[in-house]
Amino acid sequence: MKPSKNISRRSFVAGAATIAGSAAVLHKLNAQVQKSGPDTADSTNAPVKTDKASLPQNLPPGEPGKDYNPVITPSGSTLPWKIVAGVKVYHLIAQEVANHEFAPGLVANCWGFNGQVHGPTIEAVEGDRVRIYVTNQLPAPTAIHWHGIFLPNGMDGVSGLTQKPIDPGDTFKYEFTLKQHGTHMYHSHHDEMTQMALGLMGLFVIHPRNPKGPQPERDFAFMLSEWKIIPGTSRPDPNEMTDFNVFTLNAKVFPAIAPMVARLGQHVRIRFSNLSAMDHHPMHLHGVNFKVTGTDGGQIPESAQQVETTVLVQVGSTRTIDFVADAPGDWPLHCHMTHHTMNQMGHGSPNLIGVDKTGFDKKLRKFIPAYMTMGETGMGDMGEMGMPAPKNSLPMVGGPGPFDYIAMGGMFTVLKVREDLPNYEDPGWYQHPPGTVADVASDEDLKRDGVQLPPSDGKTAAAARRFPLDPVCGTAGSIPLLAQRGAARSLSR
Ligand SMILES: [Cu+2]
Repeated sequence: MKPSKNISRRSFVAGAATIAGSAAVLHKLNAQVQKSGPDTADSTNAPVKTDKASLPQNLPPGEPGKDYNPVITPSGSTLPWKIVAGVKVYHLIAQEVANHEFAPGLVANCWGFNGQVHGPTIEAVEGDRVRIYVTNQLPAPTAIHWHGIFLPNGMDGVSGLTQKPIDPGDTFKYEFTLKQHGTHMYHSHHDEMTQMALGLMGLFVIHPRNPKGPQPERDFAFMLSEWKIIPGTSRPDPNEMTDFNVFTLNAKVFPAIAPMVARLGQHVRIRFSNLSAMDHHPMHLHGVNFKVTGTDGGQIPESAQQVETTVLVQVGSTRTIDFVADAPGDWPLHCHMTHHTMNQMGHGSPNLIGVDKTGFDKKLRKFIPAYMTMGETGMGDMGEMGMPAPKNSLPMVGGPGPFDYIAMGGMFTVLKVREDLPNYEDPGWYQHPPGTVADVASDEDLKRDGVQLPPSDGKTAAAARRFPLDPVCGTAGSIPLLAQRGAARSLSR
């Protein structure tokens, strides 16, 4: 039975119901209308209708290794649980975490759970009954919301609306049955701006009970977030609205984020969740294409799964991607917003691009003998050169790589795909087969291919990058710091 296009679904269903005079018939017809296919205007606009009563009810606790392949939270952990009379029991302790290290050189006093920033990943299986205790050791009230999860309204964790705030010292109990699977989150829903800016969040991964189709052999999960930490200070500033300067994957910045390691040919899943205050993150993976298979709203139907190499993870959402790791190598995974792959000191520097520094450097060397201005061709060398920086701060860019310094920091890590792996420990840098690495073209190459070079000014890139031994480098903005360091050096010589 198919409604004609000129009868609205509502009038059609209502009319049919009157004739049949039965709620059961109404239900059946409704189902037929829902199924009537994309050729009716009504059905294309039909909202997602999840019949929650038909979702899995309490099932025996799902077991790792049997019901699912556990998720890996790089640089993070999974929250342990115990089973009490068929219920998975978890305990989160919201607390201040002193000296959380974002990368060597930058620590801050943040808020997290169970001694970690962010909190450990909660992992469970569709049909599990879960009981989650939340103890508040913070100096302020809090409440924990289970983002995207179907649950009774009073378990939703919204302070003031669905529950009393959890006062400092109190322990609340949340209990519900997981009726879905997917990548979800938990986070504070009390004084959200402050508490999330300080780190009160984590991942909540629910595996399918009876998975259909291929399941991932490597399953990684990342929480994306952003912070304002003024160099030299010890706490993130929750009042910042636009000018963030630390961008993290699982509350770490490159080079401190553990790489993802996979064997050639494995089915890999990466789950992204974003609880940044203000920024969406287009996450880009090199070397493969992937399908976006899920959101925090659930699994995406196969016919709607887009093939991508970048997925936009907007604030307050999750995106799950699946792919086959079919190319060996070290492949970057990073946010494609360029300021989000810079560390803290990339901010607020004067623009020195194109500045002729020769006279300036000469004058300044009278006071700071090894002084050298940097930044006139960009910031790529800033981290490597060890530009002076305030205490407790990170340079602009990343860390050492196999060929040179890697000029990316922040939301950047590496997927390491290898043919032979004894285990999933970091295998080190990729050893490229001979002849497969881009390098300086030989005269022979240029001649053979008739490549005409523009006239040279005699400078080579190598010469431009030749620094004085033990230089003291700076930008105009860093001269007060340089002066201290230079003076100290002059005295020590
Ligand atoms: Cu970003």
